[in-house]
Amino acid sequence: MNRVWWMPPNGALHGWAIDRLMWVNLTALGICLVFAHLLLAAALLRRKRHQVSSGILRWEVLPLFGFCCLYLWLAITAQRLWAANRFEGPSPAAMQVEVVGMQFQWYFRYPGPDATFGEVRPRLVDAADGNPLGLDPRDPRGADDIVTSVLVVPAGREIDLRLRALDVIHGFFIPGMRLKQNAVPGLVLHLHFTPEVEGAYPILCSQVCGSGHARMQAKLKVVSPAAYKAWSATLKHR
Ligand SMILES: [Cu+2]
Repeated sequence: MNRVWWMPPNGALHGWAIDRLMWVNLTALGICLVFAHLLLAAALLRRKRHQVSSGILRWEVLPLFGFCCLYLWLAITAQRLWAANRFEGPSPAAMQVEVVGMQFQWYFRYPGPDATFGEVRPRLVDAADGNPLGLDPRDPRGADDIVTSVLVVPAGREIDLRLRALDVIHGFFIPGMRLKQNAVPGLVLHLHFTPEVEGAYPILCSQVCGSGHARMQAKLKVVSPAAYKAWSATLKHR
């Protein structure tokens, strides 16, 4: 597929189905567009010759019925994909990572060896002091939490993201993973995906969230499980 006008290369397990659906949608609707214009031209030409219109069933009811079937089919296939991505939860073995958006930065928190996130308190948020998420030092579960500005994940493992926002609505968007979800202050929203293809993918903010919106970018690195293990061993717990 030509990358100049198509989406960036997909790296997620569910992305192939989304790309295929997108392609089928564009093709089907493109054919409809051409067909509608041909029909319009034919109707105009015919009208000049025969003043009396005829064939309502053939020219109106049948095409409309065809369009209804097409749209219904597109809606059902899209709904199935959406449900698999949003209504069905991640597997219990999925790796947990918290994503926090704030003006104008994404932070990622790993729960550490205890697999449990520590408590956070808004009044403890102090990026200058090295505590951008407001981790409570009195909570022992947070002692092994790791906060990073790069999202590093192992390829082939399902990732369960919990999205939060500290100030305004941000849009967590990874085009290469076919993922987009708003991060809303006061809500914890989950998003799960399985990265398949190793590489670096830009993470963007898709909601205009202030003057620094355009530079609110981060990076997702999909690495081999061994490289992920090595990377996480180098991190300091906060
Ligand atoms: Cu933002």
